[in-house]
Amino acid sequence: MEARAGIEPANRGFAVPGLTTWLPRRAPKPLLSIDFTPLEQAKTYFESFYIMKLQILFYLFLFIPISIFGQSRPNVIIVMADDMGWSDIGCYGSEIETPNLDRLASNGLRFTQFYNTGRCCPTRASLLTGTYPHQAGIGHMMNDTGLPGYKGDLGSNVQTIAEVLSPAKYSTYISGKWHVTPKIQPGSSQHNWPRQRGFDRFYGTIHGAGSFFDPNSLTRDNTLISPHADKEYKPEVFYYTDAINDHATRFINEHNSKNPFFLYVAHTAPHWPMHALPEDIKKYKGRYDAGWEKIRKKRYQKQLDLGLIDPKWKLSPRDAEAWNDAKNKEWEIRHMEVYAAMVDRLDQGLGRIINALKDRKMFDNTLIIFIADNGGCAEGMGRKEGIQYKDSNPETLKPMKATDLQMDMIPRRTREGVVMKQGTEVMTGGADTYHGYGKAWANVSNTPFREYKHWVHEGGISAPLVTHWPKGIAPKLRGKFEHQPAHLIDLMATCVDLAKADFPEEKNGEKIVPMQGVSLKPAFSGKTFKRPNPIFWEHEGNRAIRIGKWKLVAKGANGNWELYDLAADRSELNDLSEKHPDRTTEMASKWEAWAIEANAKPWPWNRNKKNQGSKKKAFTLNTGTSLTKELSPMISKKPFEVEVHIEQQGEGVLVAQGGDTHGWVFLIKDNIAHFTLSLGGKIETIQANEKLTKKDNKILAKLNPDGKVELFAGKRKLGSGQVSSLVKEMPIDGLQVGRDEGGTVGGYKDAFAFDGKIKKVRIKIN
Ligand SMILES: [Ca+2]
Ligand SMILES: [Ca+2]
Repeated sequence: MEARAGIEPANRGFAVPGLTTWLPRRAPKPLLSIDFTPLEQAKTYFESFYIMKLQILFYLFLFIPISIFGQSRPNVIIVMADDMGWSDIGCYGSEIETPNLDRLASNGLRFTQFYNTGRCCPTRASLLTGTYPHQAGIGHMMNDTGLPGYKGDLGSNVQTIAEVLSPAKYSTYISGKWHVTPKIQPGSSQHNWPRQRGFDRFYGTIHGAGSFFDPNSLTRDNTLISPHADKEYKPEVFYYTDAINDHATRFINEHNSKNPFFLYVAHTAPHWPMHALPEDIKKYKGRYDAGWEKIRKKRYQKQLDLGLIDPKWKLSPRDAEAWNDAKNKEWEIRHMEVYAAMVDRLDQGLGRIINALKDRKMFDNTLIIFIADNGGCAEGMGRKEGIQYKDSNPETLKPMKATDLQMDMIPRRTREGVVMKQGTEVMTGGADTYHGYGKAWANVSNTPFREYKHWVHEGGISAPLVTHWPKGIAPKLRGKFEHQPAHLIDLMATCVDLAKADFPEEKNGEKIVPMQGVSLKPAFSGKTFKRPNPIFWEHEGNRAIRIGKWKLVAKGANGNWELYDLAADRSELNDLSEKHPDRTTEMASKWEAWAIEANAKPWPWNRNKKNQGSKKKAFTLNTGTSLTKELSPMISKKPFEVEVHIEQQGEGVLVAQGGDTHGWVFLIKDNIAHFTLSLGGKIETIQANEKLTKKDNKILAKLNPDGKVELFAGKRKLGSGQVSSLVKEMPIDGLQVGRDEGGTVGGYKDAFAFDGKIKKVRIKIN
């Protein structure tokens, strides 16, 4: 409430040690200091009058050229929500209260056809670099498939907006989620962390999701921190959305350069888990009792009333069970109440950002952009019947020390030591719960479109785009809609245009992928922007291309192309591919050409059987070995054994193949050998009953045809146990000796590199 009234202190939550450090710095420093002393010694009034005039002229002379370059260029703020559907904010049809966004919309310009890529990592890669995600090496998530478009780590052949704007004398700040590198663990390479990729200041998480009360991989600049032992930021209750907004506000308050700034505010709300503050949840109590069908219809009607959608666009059919048939109604309602509270809280903090801009008289010349990274998410999380504990032995869980780093995406316990719970018998919202809101509410989020996050039908890739810039958007356009299609790739081009920056052709001798988008600036004065190329999508084999009003779209690597006239049918209900075979063929061939040029192909999906791994039955590998999938042992549904010759004992991964869906890892922790399998995402571990001794220089793990795992040191048996199956599919990730790169198999984040010495690894496929 206070935030709305704008009376919260500007340094909310921040420690105030030496006063000047954290208090907003509002008085700009003088541009130049000039010594006029000899002149000022002149005695008569007449003389000093002239001197004064001279001084004014002198200052004006100095100031004018600076103002042309330094003062007129706008600040740019990009605020991004995570896993939020097209209709989830008030000015796009929602009942969720977002007064700050609605005000920006009614004084700014709303785009009705703005697109993202359909998922977190690729969207961030595309936004940051102005390229398609595959060109930046992040066609998918953070796993390295050995393919150029799917390296899972931001490439050195692309530049971030911060890297491009810094030489143009912009200060560059980021508050929030990064998610374009898998290197998270303390001590791992930080070459792709924000500070190394152009940003002057960073507060946020390197990883993509986590608890809002205790997020994993929380970092300030280059240091991993615990939110509960942070000397700089001590709110009464730590809540990540607030922390992101408070740090964004802080960066604005502490910006003390004559130059403008670029600020990227990357929220994790309302991505799962459904975590919100009690006062915000309370506000939405009862608002969703009517169930998903009615809310969806209401949103559709509001979109019509707002003039956001064309009446020709039908509401797509409900894609969930009927509300009447819903089994756990109260539990489902609670999810949407919490989700709404998360979006509401994001908007409240945006109010503080706006107030800081106003306080510093920066509001008029700041372009604020609000978007979402993908559509509402139908991927379930924690939605099984009953109650499931994240730790099999909750009684033994101890509170975490305030200084402990939280490195788990799903913490096993809260800081207080309360075990994390999931399932239908657990009401969501608190720090000890971890749920997603499910497909039916995601269907509401994406009103009126079809599909969700992951798909490249309109529900997966459509985002609101609210733009606000009093000095830059023509008054006649305020509160209006812009219907030209636009995409994330355009944000770099827009920033370069507004900052009058140079986009580099090469850096450190490496060719930089050119910007793929167009500046959106012409839209701010009601002009069309000329887009020379179609807009393209590829995500997990789902494909699309848009040219004018036509969109060709397909599901999965083998799905048929569907053709839609989006001017008449944005909900994609009437497939015209059979009616327009020539257009379909032409657009499909354009997509194929783009896919190859932009590294979307070769892709890791549905690769033919020939590429399922090496047929070799025996492997001898040295320390440091890294094999692509094609060269890795073909272990799908196969028993095998791994023998590791150790030169010097240590802790970490001895050898790993695969990632968090399919794979295996042989590792040592606390001197105990562990063999872990990822069986379709289910982690199963067999560990030794006894510790290794210094003399144990040869250890062996054997996976038998029946799923029995045996562990040996030399001839001595260390332990055995049963896993539920062999590895189900050939993992996409390759194999490494001494670490687990890309997606990780289990129990640890990042590579968990072995800190001893490995001499040799032998793998035998049985
Ligand atoms: Ca997302
Ligand atoms: Ca891996």
